[in-house]
Amino acid sequence: MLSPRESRTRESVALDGLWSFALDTEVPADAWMGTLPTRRQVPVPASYNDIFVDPAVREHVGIVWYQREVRIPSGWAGQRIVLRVDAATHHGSVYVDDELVAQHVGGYTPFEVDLTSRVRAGGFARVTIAVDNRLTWETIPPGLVTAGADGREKQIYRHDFFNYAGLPRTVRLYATPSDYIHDITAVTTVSEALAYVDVEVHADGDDVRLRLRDEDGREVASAAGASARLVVSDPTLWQPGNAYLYDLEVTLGEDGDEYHLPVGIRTVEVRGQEFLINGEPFHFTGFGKHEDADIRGKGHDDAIMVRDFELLHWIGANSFRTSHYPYAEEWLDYADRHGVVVIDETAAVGLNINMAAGLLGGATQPTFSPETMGDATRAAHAQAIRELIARDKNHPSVVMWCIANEPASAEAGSREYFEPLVELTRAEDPTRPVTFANQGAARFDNDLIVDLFDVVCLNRYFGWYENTGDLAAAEVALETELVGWAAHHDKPIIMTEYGVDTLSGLHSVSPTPWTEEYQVAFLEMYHRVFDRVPAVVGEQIWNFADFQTTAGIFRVDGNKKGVFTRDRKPKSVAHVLRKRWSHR
Ligand code: GCB
Repeated sequence: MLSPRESRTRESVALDGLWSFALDTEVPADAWMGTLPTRRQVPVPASYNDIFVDPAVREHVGIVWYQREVRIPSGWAGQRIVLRVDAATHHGSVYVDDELVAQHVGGYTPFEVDLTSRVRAGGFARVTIAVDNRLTWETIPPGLVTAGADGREKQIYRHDFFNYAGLPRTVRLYATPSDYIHDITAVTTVSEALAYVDVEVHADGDDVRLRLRDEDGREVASAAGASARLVVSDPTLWQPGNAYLYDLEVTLGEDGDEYHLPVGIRTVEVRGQEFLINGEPFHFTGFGKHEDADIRGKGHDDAIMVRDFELLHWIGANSFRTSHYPYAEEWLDYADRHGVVVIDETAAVGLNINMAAGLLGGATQPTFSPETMGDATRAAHAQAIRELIARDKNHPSVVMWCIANEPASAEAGSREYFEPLVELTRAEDPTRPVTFANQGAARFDNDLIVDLFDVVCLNRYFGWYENTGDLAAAEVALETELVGWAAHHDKPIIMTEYGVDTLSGLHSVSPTPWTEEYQVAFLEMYHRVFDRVPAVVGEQIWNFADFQTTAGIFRVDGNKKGVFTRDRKPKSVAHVLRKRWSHR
């Protein structure tokens, strides 16, 4: 799915700004049929939850309505006109005037609808979007809606971040010629002094022309046809920390549709216990992150994004994981341009019922069964994988797909659940390694799925959830486990989560849990162990910054495992990490 970039033949208009807003309980069920009877206005992009002071909005379970009048540019007569929603979390229904025109499930990937026959250039249209935040066993991520004792619906979920909802990313209109370029896939390989860019174009008509230009605008290769190979001699590679992007111009005929795709020439390969980028062993440093900030929730904000990249650079991080869902595409565009390496994750988080059995009154249930995570969950999961790869396949920054976070991979049924999903991922993209983030209860001797994947990604909390406060015992446990994984699997290991809740400003002479000193001692201990186990090729700390979660007795205004506070102030450990990572 092409990102809507502007070109000689393509224009786009952002519909960001204030939209009318109402809860489903406040308006008629067919609220799209006229002007939304509300005085509330909500910003787009933003999660709606933390905007209003009314707790009924923050905790709402169900549908909310967004509406605005849209003017169609008069110059778009004769063009194909498309409405694109970058994310409706988790289920979006789009109405134009009185008609339902699109529906989409999956809160972190975009969807589009062709409005050419429904709107008139120069005219107005009433656009209404109903967004439903409910999660069930049939959605990714999964969840459960129950009725509380007071009769209100209550949303239960097993992931540790607040269920922010609404329209957190851009909504826009764009126009293309009526014969247009539907999709492009560019795959790069390198052989000594030559690089190959294999391009597949899906378009109306077969008069497809390709031109590749370097960063100085010089043409370095050209070809014709919907399926073609461009050969680049003496290529400048896209390198971690040193990005280089070619411009692939695709046109239909002499003056038909034109699209420009940034192309980074680089290779990715897993060999034995090494992860290679451009044939060189790569060591991941960085974080699991979240899209999370005060007031905006998961609303995309360029200011916060650029600040986060600045902090990643300052601290010496070369990578991050899009835990636990695909991020706004702006993140990947920026990572492409600045040489930051990304592990790109689906929203399949919380496929692990028993880890959080307490939430269901302590009862245990099988995670994988027709009544829980069954065929419908897997179908939604497969769709989430397809949509992630369709959107992100051309980003050089993305070096690996992570198809789930902490599933119950030691439980019966996990292999049957995951085997077809791994096959699907490889079929959708044969060029990138595939992984999942493994949870501590599934160890090297009882995990049932890890051999299906290319890289062992481990989330471990020795010294926090286990051996709390006892870093000497935690060090032994951590090393035993890592050495065990390395002995059982000839695969590289990335520690994709390790960290401790740390209250910024809390200090003690000796390192005790929750203090800044403990966070320093904990991470130093992990790093000592990593340096003793050669199979460890990556260290991504949990988490980049403190973030909001659902209320609970384990969380005080959210999860505090950030190396930065929620407003991006460094905790003491940030300076320690900066020393380690800046000298690698
Ligand atoms: C995990 C999860 C992550 C949590 C983290 C924690 O293993 O993957 O989503 O936030 O632990 O802090 O407990």
